[in-house]
Amino acid sequence: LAIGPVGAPEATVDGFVAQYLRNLNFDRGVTLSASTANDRFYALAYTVRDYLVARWLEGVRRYRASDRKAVCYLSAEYLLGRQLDNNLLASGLSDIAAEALAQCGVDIEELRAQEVEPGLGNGGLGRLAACFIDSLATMSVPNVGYGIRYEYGIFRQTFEDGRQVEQPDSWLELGSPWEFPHPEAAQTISFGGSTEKYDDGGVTRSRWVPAWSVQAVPYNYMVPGYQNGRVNTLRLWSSRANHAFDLSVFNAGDYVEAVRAQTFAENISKVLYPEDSTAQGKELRLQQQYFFVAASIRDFIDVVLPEDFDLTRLPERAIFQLNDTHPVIGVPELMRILVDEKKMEWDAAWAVTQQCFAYTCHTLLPEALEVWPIDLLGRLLPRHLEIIYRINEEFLLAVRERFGDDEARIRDMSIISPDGAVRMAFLATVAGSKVNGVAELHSQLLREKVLPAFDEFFPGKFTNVTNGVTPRRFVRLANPELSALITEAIGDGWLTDLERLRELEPFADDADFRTAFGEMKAANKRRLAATLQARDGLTIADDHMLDVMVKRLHEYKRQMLKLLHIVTAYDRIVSGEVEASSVPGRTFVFGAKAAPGYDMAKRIIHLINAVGSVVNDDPRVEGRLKVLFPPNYNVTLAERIIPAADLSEQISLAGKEASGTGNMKFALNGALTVGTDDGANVEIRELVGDDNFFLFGMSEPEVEALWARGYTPAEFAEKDAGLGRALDLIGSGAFSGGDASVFAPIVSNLMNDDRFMVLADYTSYIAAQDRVDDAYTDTAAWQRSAVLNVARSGFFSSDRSMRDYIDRIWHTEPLG
Ligand code: 26W
Repeated sequence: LAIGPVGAPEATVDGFVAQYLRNLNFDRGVTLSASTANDRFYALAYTVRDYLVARWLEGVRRYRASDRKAVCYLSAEYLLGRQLDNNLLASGLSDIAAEALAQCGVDIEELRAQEVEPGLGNGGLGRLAACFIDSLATMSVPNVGYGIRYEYGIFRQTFEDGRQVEQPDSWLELGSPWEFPHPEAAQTISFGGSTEKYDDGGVTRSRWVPAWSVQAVPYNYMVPGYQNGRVNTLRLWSSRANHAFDLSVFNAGDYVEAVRAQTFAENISKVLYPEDSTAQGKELRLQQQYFFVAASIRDFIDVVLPEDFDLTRLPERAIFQLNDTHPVIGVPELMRILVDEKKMEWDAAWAVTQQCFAYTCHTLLPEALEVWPIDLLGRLLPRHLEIIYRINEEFLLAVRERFGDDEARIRDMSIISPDGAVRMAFLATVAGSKVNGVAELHSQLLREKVLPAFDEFFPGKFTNVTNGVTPRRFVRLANPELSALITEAIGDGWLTDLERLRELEPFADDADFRTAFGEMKAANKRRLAATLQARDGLTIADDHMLDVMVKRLHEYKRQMLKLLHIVTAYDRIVSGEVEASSVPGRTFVFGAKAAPGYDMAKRIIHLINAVGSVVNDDPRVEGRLKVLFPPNYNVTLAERIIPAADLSEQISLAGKEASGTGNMKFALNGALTVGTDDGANVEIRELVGDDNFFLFGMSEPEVEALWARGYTPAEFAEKDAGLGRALDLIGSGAFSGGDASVFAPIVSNLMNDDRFMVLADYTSYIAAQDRVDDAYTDTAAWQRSAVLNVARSGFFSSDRSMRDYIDRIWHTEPLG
């Protein structure tokens, strides 16, 4: 009897057809003629799955038989995007599947459209995690991605009268064909209660006596490498009520009320928090964090590692990478397991823990740094709080040994803040073997501005790994025309060795290649136009430059600066300063969700829509300027927008955007960047060259100097007449039917506060945009720059990021 994996179906059109029809019949219980589009999509997904499963199971078996170290990526977010095309590409089945479905008379486009993307992340951090696990699989590095299977992902955005309205994202309504649930393998995750000391054969030990618990049910997802036969695992946890749920804890006596309280357990993985830059200190969020991290660590120790594994050797087998501070509660959890459960000495356990964790910081905004009030943490995880106190005590003792009783320093470095909260970034830094930022500038600012005392105390701990993006999804799948052009020019191999794009450089001076490149952009614009027409009834003029700003709505990213440019361009026409007919046609595309509780961000969304309605409908503009804001920007829409873009807007205030990853996707798809010297823009500009990048605005040191001198935004509005007029137009109600009160708060915020120095960078930004207009009129020169952007952006592959993590942090090896 075969006990290994059953072989995959035959990789031929006939084999695919047979398996497809079998799945329709046996898994969906329908015939082809009676099937719905959802049935047909499911059967297709199952068929692709069937080809991957044997490799997956074989890979798991081989990993277990080896003694390799695995990367356990701990992330509260994975913004995966649709899986169908990615899995077809990875398994090399794209053509076979297309042919097989055609033979069955099934429209594959219709099936593609059926798939709902799992939006289990907010933005950059979650999408980065998805790129990283793609690269690890492609590089055959053993990896388990651990996270949360939110029942509701990032909200669906709609607009009502131009205002953002949030709808629940019920992505699981029709189920998901890609997941493998394992309720039988559920873990028990405990909360609350108290701690106690007990006598353990003469040794006094501590233990946790929790008050309540829930079940963590694993759902496995395949993460296939690109055509390398390797499939890793993404394991997302879903919360369930316990069988032995202690009803009395919630409600003594009232049975019905108590059973109802079981839904409490299901709440933990119910919904993704939609704030992506302000830590709110919500208890449920801490529950989510502990829930998935405790389940993941236990899973790796109890399920993945062999039975009775000697945990002093855990660092040889596992590195837990902390994707920001969200999983940092894993540090005291591992200590608790080692000390309380495995009865290891504190020092030995601490040595193991320190080697097993590494921490990536993704922000510089102080309001995004997580802190948990000690009363909340102590109520939910009392033993963990004790362990954190002890870690802090020993750490501060070491600080005193080194620097003497420098109380100011001690206060500044204490994991427990003076106002009684646990500073999670400090805990991660003390515990982690390495701490990294996500772009050169960010890592430098992290060391110099955010954690300088820690950098001094832990020499060599801080490092940089510049972010990257997967070229499989963001070039090959999103831009098949460009991919074909590249392969035609330099052969294949570049998709897994992206530096080879350098070989394209000579083609920048090849007129035929540039023409083909221009045709590729035009085709992508038409494809985007068709998508936006069908999705939102929007139109794009063929001859317009596409100027794109897509990212979360945040004041630091400065969508307002983009808007001031649009209002200025509009004002120049309607005031008669320029002839409409002389203005180069531009379509401005926005995509942005605002955190539901972030009032200013929502007001800016309203203003973008309001400016759009006025500008788009004003006959004096003669259609030269258009503003499009398709709602619900997500990975699926990004894959359409980015390949069509001519101009990429990366205009954050210098020193605020940790890295950015959209900036990389645009450059790789041949858009030119207008950007500040911020995040990874710095590295993009260095690589593509000053001539192929529109730099503007203050540098980070200049920003600091202006703050130090004293920043008075109103002065900038007085100095630049164009800026004054743009602000007047917005503030006077020109975009709100004469009602000045609607957008006055935005204007007064800019005039009086302007934390992100929009007004200070306005003049320089407008000048850069005038240079853009000029440059775009020279088609050959523009396309030359665009080709050079592609050729010189190979560095931004997430494969390179993974190599850097491996060399600088993980020291793992691929499983041959
Ligand atoms: C606790 C609230 C909260 C939630 C999420 C605070 C901060 C976050 C994330 C760290 C925000 C985030 O997504 N940061 C982005 O990470 C990307 C990947 O490294 C970077 O490219 C972006 O510059 C950074 O804003």
